Amino acid sequence: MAKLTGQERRDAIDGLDGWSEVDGRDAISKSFQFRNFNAAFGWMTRVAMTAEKMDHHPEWFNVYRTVDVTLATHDAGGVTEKDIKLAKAMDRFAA
Ligand code: H2B
Repeated sequence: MAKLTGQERRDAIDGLDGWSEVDGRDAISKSFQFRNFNAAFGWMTRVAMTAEKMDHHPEWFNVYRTVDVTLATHDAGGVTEKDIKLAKAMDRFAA
Protein backbone atom coordinates (compact mmCIF):
# COMPACT_ATOMS: atom_id res chain seq x y z
CA MET A 1 0.00 0.00 0.00
CA ALA A 2 1.59 3.25 -1.19
CA LYS A 3 1.68 6.43 0.87
CA LEU A 4 -0.57 9.20 -0.43
CA THR A 5 1.40 12.27 -1.44
CA GLY A 6 0.88 15.71 -2.94
CA GLN A 7 -2.49 16.70 -4.37
CA GLU A 8 -3.90 13.17 -4.04
CA ARG A 9 -3.21 13.29 -0.28
CA ARG A 10 -4.69 16.79 0.09
CA ASP A 11 -7.83 15.80 -1.85
CA ALA A 12 -8.28 12.62 0.21
CA ILE A 13 -8.02 14.50 3.52
CA ASP A 14 -10.25 17.35 2.25
CA GLY A 15 -12.88 14.70 1.42
CA LEU A 16 -13.10 13.71 5.10
CA ASP A 17 -15.21 15.41 7.75
CA GLY A 18 -13.24 17.06 10.56
CA TRP A 19 -9.97 15.16 10.17
CA SER A 20 -6.69 17.06 10.21
CA GLU A 21 -3.04 16.39 9.59
CA VAL A 22 -0.87 15.62 12.60
CA ASP A 23 2.01 18.03 13.26
CA GLY A 24 5.41 16.47 12.69
CA ARG A 25 4.09 13.11 11.56
CA ASP A 26 2.53 11.66 8.42
CA ALA A 27 -0.83 10.81 10.01
CA ILE A 28 -4.37 12.14 10.37
CA SER A 29 -6.37 12.68 13.54
CA LYS A 30 -9.82 13.54 14.82
CA SER A 31 -11.40 13.90 18.23
CA PHE A 32 -14.83 12.24 18.49
CA GLN A 33 -17.34 13.24 21.17
CA PHE A 34 -20.28 11.05 22.15
CA ARG A 35 -23.26 11.46 24.49
CA ASN A 36 -21.68 9.36 27.21
CA PHE A 37 -19.18 6.55 27.80
CA ASN A 38 -21.61 3.88 26.62
CA ALA A 39 -22.05 5.58 23.24
CA ALA A 40 -18.28 6.09 22.92
CA PHE A 41 -17.45 2.49 23.76
CA GLY A 42 -20.24 1.11 21.56
CA TRP A 43 -18.79 3.08 18.67
CA MET A 44 -15.28 1.80 19.48
CA THR A 45 -16.60 -1.75 19.43
CA ARG A 46 -18.12 -1.33 15.97
CA VAL A 47 -14.94 0.32 14.71
CA ALA A 48 -12.82 -2.45 16.27
CA MET A 49 -14.66 -5.15 14.31
CA THR A 50 -14.25 -3.22 11.06
CA ALA A 51 -10.58 -2.53 11.80
CA GLU A 52 -9.92 -6.19 12.48
CA LYS A 53 -11.60 -7.18 9.21
CA MET A 54 -9.49 -4.60 7.35
CA ASP A 55 -6.35 -5.66 9.26
CA HIS A 56 -5.89 -1.95 9.82
CA HIS A 57 -5.94 -0.70 13.38
CA PRO A 58 -6.40 2.74 14.90
CA GLU A 59 -4.32 4.48 17.53
CA TRP A 60 -6.89 5.84 19.92
CA PHE A 61 -7.32 7.22 23.39
CA ASN A 62 -10.61 7.22 25.26
CA VAL A 63 -11.56 9.34 28.24
CA TYR A 64 -15.23 9.05 29.25
CA ARG A 65 -17.16 10.22 26.15
CA THR A 66 -14.21 11.45 24.08
CA VAL A 67 -12.16 9.29 21.71
CA ASP A 68 -9.04 10.84 20.15
CA VAL A 69 -8.05 8.92 17.03
CA THR A 70 -4.83 8.93 15.00
CA LEU A 71 -4.61 7.00 11.74
CA ALA A 72 -1.47 6.07 9.83
CA THR A 73 -0.25 3.04 7.95
CA HIS A 74 2.81 1.96 9.87
CA ASP A 75 3.98 -0.43 7.15
CA ALA A 76 3.99 2.48 4.67
CA GLY A 77 5.23 5.16 7.06
CA GLY A 78 2.36 7.51 6.28
CA VAL A 79 -1.26 8.02 5.24
CA THR A 80 -2.67 5.57 2.68
CA GLU A 81 -6.07 4.76 1.20
CA LYS A 82 -6.58 2.34 4.11
CA ASP A 83 -6.52 5.25 6.56
CA ILE A 84 -8.98 7.20 4.43
CA LYS A 85 -11.27 4.17 4.26
CA LEU A 86 -11.14 3.58 8.02
CA ALA A 87 -11.68 7.30 8.71
CA LYS A 88 -14.83 7.24 6.55
CA ALA A 89 -16.14 4.14 8.35
CA MET A 90 -15.54 5.86 11.71
CA ASP A 91 -17.48 8.93 10.53
CA ARG A 92 -20.33 6.74 9.24
CA PHE A 93 -20.60 4.85 12.53
CA ALA A 94 -20.57 8.12 14.50
CA ALA A 95 -23.33 9.72 12.40
N1 H2B B 1 -2.60 -1.00 11.31
C1 H2B B 1 -2.12 0.15 10.94
N2 H2B B 1 -2.73 1.28 11.32
N3 H2B B 1 -1.02 0.22 10.19
C2 H2B B 1 -0.37 -0.87 9.77
O1 H2B B 1 0.63 -0.77 9.07
C3 H2B B 1 -0.88 -2.12 10.16
C4 H2B B 1 -2.02 -2.15 10.99
N4 H2B B 1 -0.32 -3.24 9.77
N5 H2B B 1 -2.52 -3.31 11.41
C5 H2B B 1 -0.87 -4.52 10.01
C6 H2B B 1 -1.83 -4.56 11.17
C7 H2B B 1 0.29 -5.49 10.13
O2 H2B B 1 1.10 -5.13 11.21
C8 H2B B 1 -0.11 -6.93 10.30
C9 H2B B 1 1.08 -7.81 10.47
O3 H2B B 1 -0.86 -7.30 9.18
